[in-house]
Amino acid sequence: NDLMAIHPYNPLEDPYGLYPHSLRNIDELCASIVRSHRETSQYRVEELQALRWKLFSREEIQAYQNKSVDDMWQHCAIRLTDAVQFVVEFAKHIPGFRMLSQNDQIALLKTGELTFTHDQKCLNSIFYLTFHLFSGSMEVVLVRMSRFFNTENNTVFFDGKFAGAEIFKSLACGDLITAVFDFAHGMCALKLTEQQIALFSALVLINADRPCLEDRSRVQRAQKSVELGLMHILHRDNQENLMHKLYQRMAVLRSLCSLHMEKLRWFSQRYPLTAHSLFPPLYKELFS
Ligand code: CLR
Repeated sequence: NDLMAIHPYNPLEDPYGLYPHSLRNIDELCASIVRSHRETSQYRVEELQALRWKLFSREEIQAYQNKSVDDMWQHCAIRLTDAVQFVVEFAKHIPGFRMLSQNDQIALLKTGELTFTHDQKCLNSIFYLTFHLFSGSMEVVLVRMSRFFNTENNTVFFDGKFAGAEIFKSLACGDLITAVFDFAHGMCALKLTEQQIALFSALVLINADRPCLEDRSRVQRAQKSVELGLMHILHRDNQENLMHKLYQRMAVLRSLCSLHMEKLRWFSQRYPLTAHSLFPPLYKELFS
């Protein structure tokens, strides 16, 4: 167990009073969350660092800005769906998550109930599925976004190059984009390690306050263990003060997601799409 090897546990400073057996479990839990994060994070941080010089040209930016609103929404939705799939894969390999019922797994991956009429569900199922069903995992995508973000020039890795907020102009939701970029900026300021990001992502996902849970107490137990894991890692890194800041970030995430939902409702009323044939298979693929 590499975590144990690098940072031997000292029972004399047992911060949680869990010694002897539970701490082994926490170490194992952390190790598998970190492994799962590493395997599903698409790019390593060093790879992203090396790509930072790749920026969109003026012409390329203009081409994105000249896209129609629904073209650009669809384009982003496809990118986001892709990212969400990796988050679902990440979730599936978290020990506490795997043990939950399928209903609760889905309930954790989505957030809040966005009310759609039947017709909207059919017309907008690309959005219905990407956002309604998977928006709990959207929070994790936003956490992950900080790895793909360059604070020096406020750009994010999107479509193979680094892009500033102006590239999303045709989405016509500048306030949401600004809020998303601010969030990424704030996350970067915490300078989290990959292990801390992994544990924080798991904590964002396994949240016993989500609506529609069948076995809330089981989710609570899973949440507690991930929380202990995160505290353990922060303690080991001598950064306990981060815990408080991370809880603040979680609150910001919640508000971002409701802003996102609002935009989506607005968008689905204005630009009904007919791309519904595309996404039901994705749903089956993710959860069968
Ligand atoms: C996040 C981390 C993932 C890879 C990834 C894929 C798509 C990116 C996303 C990251 C960050 C946010 C992103 C998104 C595509 C569009 C979206 C750049 C890097 C922007 C913010 C536009 C969102 C618009 C809707 C919310 C309306 O592993």
